[in-house]
Amino acid sequence: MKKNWLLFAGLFSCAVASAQDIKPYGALPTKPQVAWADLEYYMFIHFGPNTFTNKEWGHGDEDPKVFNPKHLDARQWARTAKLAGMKGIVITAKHHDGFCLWPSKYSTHTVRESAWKDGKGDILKELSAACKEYGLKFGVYLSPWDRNHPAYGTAEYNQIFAKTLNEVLSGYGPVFEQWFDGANGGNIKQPYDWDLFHSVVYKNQPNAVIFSDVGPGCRWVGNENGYAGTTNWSTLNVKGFTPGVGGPDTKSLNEGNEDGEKWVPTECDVSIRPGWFYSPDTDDKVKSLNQLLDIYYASVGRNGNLILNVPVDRDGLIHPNDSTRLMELRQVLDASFKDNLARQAKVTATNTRSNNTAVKVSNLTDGNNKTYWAASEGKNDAVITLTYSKPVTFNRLVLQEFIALGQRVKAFKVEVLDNGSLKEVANETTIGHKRILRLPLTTTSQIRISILDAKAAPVISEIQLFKAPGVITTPEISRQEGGKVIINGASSPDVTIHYTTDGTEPDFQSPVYNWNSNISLPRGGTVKARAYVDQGKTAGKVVTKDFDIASGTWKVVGSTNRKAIDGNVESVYVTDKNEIQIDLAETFNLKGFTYTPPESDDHGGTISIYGYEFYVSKDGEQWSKVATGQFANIKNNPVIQTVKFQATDARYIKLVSTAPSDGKSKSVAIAELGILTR
Ligand code: FUL
Ligand code: CA
Repeated sequence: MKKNWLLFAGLFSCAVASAQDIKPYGALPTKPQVAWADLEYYMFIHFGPNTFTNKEWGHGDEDPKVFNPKHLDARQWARTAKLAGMKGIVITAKHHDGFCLWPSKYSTHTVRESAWKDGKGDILKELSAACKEYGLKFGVYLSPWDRNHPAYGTAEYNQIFAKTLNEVLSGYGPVFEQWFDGANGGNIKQPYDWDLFHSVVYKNQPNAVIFSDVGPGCRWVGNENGYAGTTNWSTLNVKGFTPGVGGPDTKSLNEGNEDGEKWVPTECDVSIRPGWFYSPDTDDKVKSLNQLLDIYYASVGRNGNLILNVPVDRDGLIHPNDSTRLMELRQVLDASFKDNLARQAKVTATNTRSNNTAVKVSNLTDGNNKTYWAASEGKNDAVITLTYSKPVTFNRLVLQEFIALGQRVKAFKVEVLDNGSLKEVANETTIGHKRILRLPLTTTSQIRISILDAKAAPVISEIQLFKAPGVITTPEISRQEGGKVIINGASSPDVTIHYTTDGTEPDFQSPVYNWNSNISLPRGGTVKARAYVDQGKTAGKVVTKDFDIASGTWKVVGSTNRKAIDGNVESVYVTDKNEIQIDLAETFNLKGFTYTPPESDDHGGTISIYGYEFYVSKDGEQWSKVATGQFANIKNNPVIQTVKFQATDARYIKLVSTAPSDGKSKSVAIAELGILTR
């Protein structure tokens, strides 16, 4: 009897007090999409012939023998991903060059034709086994665009691609994500049979999430730098769109569509290096810890998953420069989200839904995003308050919606009690699976989160507060052509940059640089700057930058192109006359000049100057040569070059290239030209 009663009560509470009586809102995620959102962070690996040929897009005509990663160890990749805190690995099984990392029956451009393991290897086999061993999810990228396959461009190719997919998706165990690249840079047009491709995926891997520009599982974020919109809906209008050029506009990809037709959440793809494939040229260009932190907060912190590309090198290993950085990032993230201060708070909420035992205020801070609090039906606003008996100090706020019931929150603000009154510290829009706010270090005894508007009664699964350690940055000082000084390096509120312009060492009392700072040095001067974190307790190193006369009033003789004198090293002046003449607008006592080459010699014709002559003139007619020589090692180390000469009065200068750095180019490039008068 008692047993029956319990059973009855169980059924009863199940029927009344479950998610059932919170009406789902809008497009909803599937179960695999909910599980996918919890992964948050995983690895992308670009690997193939491009790794050996220094290309980003191979043509498919490369000799497969170039592929020979002699020390390949997929367990090292998996171990690295695991230690980095990533939840899976997606590999380029087939990139645009058509090369298959497994011995496909449907191609003659594969590992079987390569030199690696005498053609007997199978990378998908090794990686899927390594992922299993390390408890990681395994995913595959397959490019429909194929520059090798002879059938590409014919209807037959769709059948071949479907068979290729089938081969991969049936042969290597569970696949959590199928990545379909939308890129197609070739002349051959191939109308893809997406319905067929999708049916092959779901037949073999019903739980796989399909990535493309328009899903259906998850969507491209609209850029390759890892940044989702601050407003970011997981819903998207998909009708009439196809992957690739037929995809939705960039803003929709980046921010989703409020009330979009389908649940197609964001995935942010970005590489840890400048390119997607490994190149020895980028060994020293691995993104900095702070760049990666910014990416993490702009992806995982903005309702997106982060797929971070770590290209395997020519030995078949993850390079130590990349793995070191991944471990640094892991360490900082672990330290940042270690101690959830929300657990110590007394939590209250307005508009709490009644008669639903699944809804509890205490669920907001239980560290479990499957338990939740909800507002009453029809109430699309609420205030959640965290009160402390002793003040807390925090700088991170994590919010999560219970997305299985739809994405709802449209607008929210955060206030803290500050000397008896409320001070607003954030005013934001969407939340979704996860929103992380980086706030200035704040000490308070009360935090109030007001949901101002929502599509339906908000259902919140987690509120978490943390005190993350500050990560010191190195300021970058530059000057615009008009003389205004810009200091970069405080991308988050954790860091303040302090500076001086009188040559003294900056300390925590020196003025703080921010976007309102008006430092103008048109006639030159010295700027010193230094970053501080933890309210001045930790200081970075001092960076010094000397400026000479600014170029705002100068003119390039015979050209309106100011890229050589616009104060911006990223804009590059390309001349095919082998020289550039500048009118400095007034006469200076010149003591030398500076030449900033383009950052790298590339295919765009931006070749730097190697041999040079430098001339000055009072009137722009009579020239005298004041310097001649070579910018040694400029090709390999393209940094600013400083040349001094016997002081002389002049108003016009002329830099002549006597030899391009590649020994043959007809045109040379100048990122910036400057003068020395001091
Ligand atoms: C792009 C491709 O063209 C790149 O090579 C890279 O694979 C990137 C992830 O997607 O569309
Ligand atoms: Ca919870």
